[in-house]
Amino acid sequence: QIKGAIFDLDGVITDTARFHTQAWRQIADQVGISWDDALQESLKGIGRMAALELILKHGHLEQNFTQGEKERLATEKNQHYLALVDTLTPADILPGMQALLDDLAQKGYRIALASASKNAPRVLQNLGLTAYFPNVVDPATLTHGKPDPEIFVKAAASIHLPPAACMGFEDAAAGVAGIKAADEVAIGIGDKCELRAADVVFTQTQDVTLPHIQQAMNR
Ligand code: B16
Ligand code: MG
Repeated sequence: QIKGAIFDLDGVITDTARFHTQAWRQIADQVGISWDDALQESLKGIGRMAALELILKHGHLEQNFTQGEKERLATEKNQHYLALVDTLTPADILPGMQALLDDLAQKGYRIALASASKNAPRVLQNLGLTAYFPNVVDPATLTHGKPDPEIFVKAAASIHLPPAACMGFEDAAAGVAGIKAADEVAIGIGDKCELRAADVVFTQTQDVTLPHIQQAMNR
């Protein structure tokens, strides 16, 4: 029986991907790297330094920067990103997600956050959702990022449940892979083909309700 709900942040609770994109594109332009949709998609759910490596590799420039220079680029990206994050308000919660959180809380589900973002507490604060998430996995404590299951295993432990008693909500293929490798139920939100490894996929957040999940799981 499922008693825990583990949430990804970007793409599930709110659309911060557009801010990550805007901030990374500024860095890519600065160092002369072209941008494309496949590169953008591959950055979803991936940690900050790993994302920078993917961007530099895309431009065949991974050998051209020292570790110190890479850290400066990542810091600069984060400054752009935070300026954008601080424009978020509760109106930026994706449709239906606050209702889902309310329903879960009211029915006694334990809730945790499994986001690769080191800025997750600030994003939750700006959205007015801090009270729903007393359990946020700190990505700085992780040895491996998504698609490794580590963050989802830690999230289940934070709410004192075995992984098999948890469902994870994810918009990224790397995240769905992590949830499945953790032996949790995967609820994908987004493209049915991209997220085909999930147990259930919803195209839009407003369709993600407990009754819909139960219906889909019983089919
Ligand atoms: P930060 P999620 C991820 O969030 C984003 O999808 C990914 O694009 C970003 O690089 C990563 O967080 C790290 O974010 O730079 O704020 O630490 O989808 O795991 O909630
Ligand atoms: Mg995400």
